[in-house]
Order: sequence, then C-alpha cells, then structure tokens
Amino acid sequence: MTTSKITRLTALALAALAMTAIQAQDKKGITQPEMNYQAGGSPLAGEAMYQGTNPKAPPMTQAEFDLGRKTYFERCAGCHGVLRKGATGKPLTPDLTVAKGTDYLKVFIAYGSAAGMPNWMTSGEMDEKTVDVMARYIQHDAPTPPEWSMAQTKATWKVIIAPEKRPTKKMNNYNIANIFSTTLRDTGEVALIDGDTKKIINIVKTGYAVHITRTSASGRYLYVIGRDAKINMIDLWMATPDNVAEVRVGLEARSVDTSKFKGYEDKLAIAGSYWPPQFTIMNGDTLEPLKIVSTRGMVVGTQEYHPEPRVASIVASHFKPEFVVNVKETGKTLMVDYSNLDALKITEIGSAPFLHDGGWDSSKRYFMVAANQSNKIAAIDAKDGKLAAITEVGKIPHPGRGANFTHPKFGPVWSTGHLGDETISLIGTDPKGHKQYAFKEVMKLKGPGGGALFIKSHPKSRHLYSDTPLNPDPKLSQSVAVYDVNNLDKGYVTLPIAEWAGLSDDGAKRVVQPEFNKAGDEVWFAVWSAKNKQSALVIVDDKTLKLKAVIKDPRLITPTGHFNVHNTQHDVY
Ligand code: DHE
Repeated sequence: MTTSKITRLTALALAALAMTAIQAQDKKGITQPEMNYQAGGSPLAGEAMYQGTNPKAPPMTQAEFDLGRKTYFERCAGCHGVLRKGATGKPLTPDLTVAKGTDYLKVFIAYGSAAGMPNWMTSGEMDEKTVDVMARYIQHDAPTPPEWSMAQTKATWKVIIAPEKRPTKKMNNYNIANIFSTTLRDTGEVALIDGDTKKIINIVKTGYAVHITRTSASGRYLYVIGRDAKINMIDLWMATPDNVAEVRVGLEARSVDTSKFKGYEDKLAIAGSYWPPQFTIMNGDTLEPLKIVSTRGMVVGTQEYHPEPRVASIVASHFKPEFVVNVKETGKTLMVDYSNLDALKITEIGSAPFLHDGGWDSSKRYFMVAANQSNKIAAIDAKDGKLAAITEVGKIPHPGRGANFTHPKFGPVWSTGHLGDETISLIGTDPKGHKQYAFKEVMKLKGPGGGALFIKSHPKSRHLYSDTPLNPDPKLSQSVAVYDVNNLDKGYVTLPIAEWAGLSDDGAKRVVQPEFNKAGDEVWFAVWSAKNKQSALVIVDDKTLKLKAVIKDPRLITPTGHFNVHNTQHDVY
C-alpha cells in the first residue's frame, strides 16, 4: 500500500473512532441483526429511473453513477428509503449530504457507526473504490423509479383459469384446511404441503423473493405476494392446486390480504406496495385491478410531507367491510371501507412511525401493530375505528402476527418479541374483563437474546414459542425458546430445532417462524439455509415438545415463512 493511501486510511479510521464515540450516545441505536434484516436487496435495482442533476455534487462518470445506483438499491434502500428520505437509517438527501462532503461520508460508509450503520469496507463488502463512489453518489439527487399506473397493472394481469372454468367442487382428497403454503424465498416459489401426510403437493411458481401467503375468507384460494409486487392466486379445489390468476401491482411490495367481512367473502383482494407507495384493490376471484390509492402524504406528529410511505401490514376487518392498511413512514393506519369503491371512504388513524407488522388480539377487535422504530405497539380499534392506545414496549418490536393467550392474572394478552433486545412483551387486550391491564405492558419475559422475528401460540396450546433467527450466536439462531403460559415465571426451555433437522452441511440453519397446524397440536418451523445449502422443515409435538417429523426435499430451497390455511383464514395465532 502506498504511504499516501495509508495516511488517508489512518485519518479516516481516526475520524471514524471519534464519530463512533459521539454516536454511541445516540439512544436510537440500531442493532446489527436489525440492520442485516432491513438491508436486503430491493428489486428496484434493475429499473430505469428518472435522474436530476445537482451542480453542487461532486462529479461522477456515468459508469460510476450506475455502480452507485446498483449498490444503493442492493445495500442501502431498505434502510434509507428509495428516495433517501430516511427510515431505519438516516435521511441522505443532497441538502444534508453535500454539506458533509465526500471525505466525511466515506468514513461513515467504510467504518459504520455505533448507531447501526454497517461498516461496509472493513467488513469486506465494499472496496475503497465503491466507498468513494457511494460517498459521491449520495450527494446527487436520488434517482426516482417510475410510477405504476392502472394501465401497467392491467397489462400484467393474467387470468390463467377463468372462474367459470374452475372446479365447482373440491377435486382432490386433501384436507385443504390443513395445507401449509411455505415460502421458498430465493426460488420465487411456494411449496404446498399436506399438513396431514407431510408430503409436498405442488411447487407453485410465484413472484421474485416471494414473501407471504394469505388465505381467502372461504379457505379456497391462496394469495401469494413476491417482493417484485407480483401476486399469484392459487385454487386449492383443483386436482393439483395451482395458479389461476396473477397480476403485478407495482415494482416492489410485501403485503396482500382478502375481504373477510360477512357478505364480502372472497369478493376482493388488496395488496400494498413499497414502490410506488400505494395499495391496489382487486377482484377476489380474478385479481382484476379495480382501484389504486396512493399513500403519499404527511407524517403523523411533524405533519411533514413524505414522498414514499411504504405499505406495510394489511389485514381484513371482521367488524366492518374494511381493510386495515398500515403505512410505514407516515405512521398511519388507514381503515379502507371497500363497500363502495366508487366513493371510497378511508378513516385515517395516526399512531407512530414506522408501522410494520402486527396481528389481531384474540377478540379480533384490536389490531396490534408494531411502530418498530418508536418501540411502541399501537392498538387500532376496528369496531369503533379509532386508536385504542399506544403501548411502550422493548427495542424494535417484531411480532409477525403476535401471539394471543390467556394469562392467569392479566386475562387475554397479546405478545411480541423484539429484534433489538431479548425481551418478550405481554400486553393486556381485554378492556371489559381486565380493564386495569388493558393495553398496558403487563409483563416482560426474558428470552434468550435479540434478533427475534416471530412468536406464536394457539388457543388449544399452553405454549408460547419464540424464534431468534437474526441473533448472531448460531446457538440461538438455530433454536427456539418455549414458555409454559401458565408458569411464565419458570422461564423457557430451548428446543434445538436445527440440530433435530439433521442436515449434513454447514448452512446457516436459521430457525424461522413457528406456525401451528389446524388442530393446534403440532408446530412447524423452517430451518433456513442459503440457496446452495440444504434446508428443512421441522415439526414439533406441542404437548410433549418432542420432535415429530422432519421434511427434507431437494425442492425445499430457502424455506422461510409457512402459512397454515385454516389459521391464516381465521386469523388464529
Ligand atoms: Fe417480512 C411479514 C416486510 C424481511 C419473513 N414482512 C412482513 C410484513 C411486512 C414485511 C410489511 C407484514 C405483512 C402483512 O402482514 O401484511 N420483511 C419486510 C421487510 O421490509 C423486510 C424487513 C426487508 C425486506 O427486504 O423485505 C422483511 N421478512 C423478511 C425476511 O428476511 C424474512 C425473515 C424471510 C423472507 O421470507 O423474506 C421475512 N415477513 C416474513 C414472514 C412474514 C412477514 C414469514 C409473515 C409473518 C406472519 O406470521 O404472518
């Protein structure tokens, strides 16, 4: 290395140390697991974008700019936002970055910060040249991906089998209420697995980096969404269940659901997009797009305009013909009345940014949604259409759909684990029977460590399961903690799920997402390794907490989430 290079790097390192010390005081620190989780690639990397120029920004060649853009969408957009307005990460708009200058920005990018910015150069993920390109790139105006109109949505819409050509009765012998739809993340497929026999029924092609599955109100159809905003609709009545319709509702998305209110069963579907920031309502049996609504608007509290408020979790109300649409950056829950799409009524309920995932309480009246960067859970009252309460919990709550059970003293509670600490928060959800505990954090359980993503129980179970797939310690990421809900003071027992899978190679074997079968007597887990490594599903007997079955198959590549038809249909968790 040349002397000048060494001097430059030493200077950068000293500056990094100084900055780290300052940032260590930043209470809003983000943990490494959370950062890794959010910093996933965005499918927008390959899109043509509109580009402005900023004369004050340092010059870049076209090739450098292209490298910067590609790297930004692969590494940075998940935290800093498509338009760099900030989300988990800080805003990186030119009005802020130009003033800081290239050298200062290079230090941050190369060495990271105590507040959670990864050390991209010292971790070996970016070389010095890329760090320099990125430091200059973020001083230019953010390229804007294109919008996505009704005409474009319609152009992608395909009815593979028209409703009148579909079976009029179930044409297979599967117990379809106990089928599991398992996400095969990196192959863009779902595995439909017979929950009774544990055999794979079909591997169905879906969108890119497929994310979640939801069930229609009748339990006949599955709706699967990919990160590329492609929705696939699967008919479980077919002799071999398969796709019957598909559509793309944008360029990037995470959530989908379907109308569940009496009289509207299977009538409508809805999907929320990350980009463009909007949601689309579709015909429930064909996915024909009917209405697109933008979520751009003002942030709760500061009432500042946000140009890209992403749509996070969506659920269907059981009390009214409404979808509950949670908007991340603005911290607003939109109660979308779907009874008249031509005169759409939306009730806007503000709570706190950044809304992410959540689930119903056991009465299905309150939607408990994590405002994860605010360390809060907002309880949305779907009956009265208002905010019931906001509860402070631990650091970066991540419930999945959360877990409901009845506590001997506090009555019905809903619970969440956390990405940022080792606790599990229990929140009282029974304002009638247990008023003094309603929407209070009534108990904090100590879990094995941070990096928790999903927690689960079942009305027929006396157990509470919590995974920790993002914990840096493989002992924790490869096992789950189980609590006896009647003896929570006893602490938890650990189940070595990855070890039980008996995989021969050295994959990451992260254990993800407990999900019960229909009967509520067994719990399924994915053992998630990289695309080129073996993965598996492990099934545990809920009564004895002993291993019941392992599903291994070369087609089970990168399994992550799994969705039991009955439990997803009826919101049982
Ligand atoms: Fe998810 C749910 C967003 C990364 C597995 N995830 C959700 C929901 C949102 C979301 C908004 C709620 C949907 C709903 O209920 O309508 N997820 C995001 C991200 O933005 C994030 C952090 C980064 C990304 O690039 O996508 C992200 N998610 C992941 C993963 O890495 C996981 C662990 C593996 C995977 O398959 O990608 C993952 N997310 C899941 C699962 C659910 C989910 C299994 C559904 C949980 C449930 O019980 O319903």
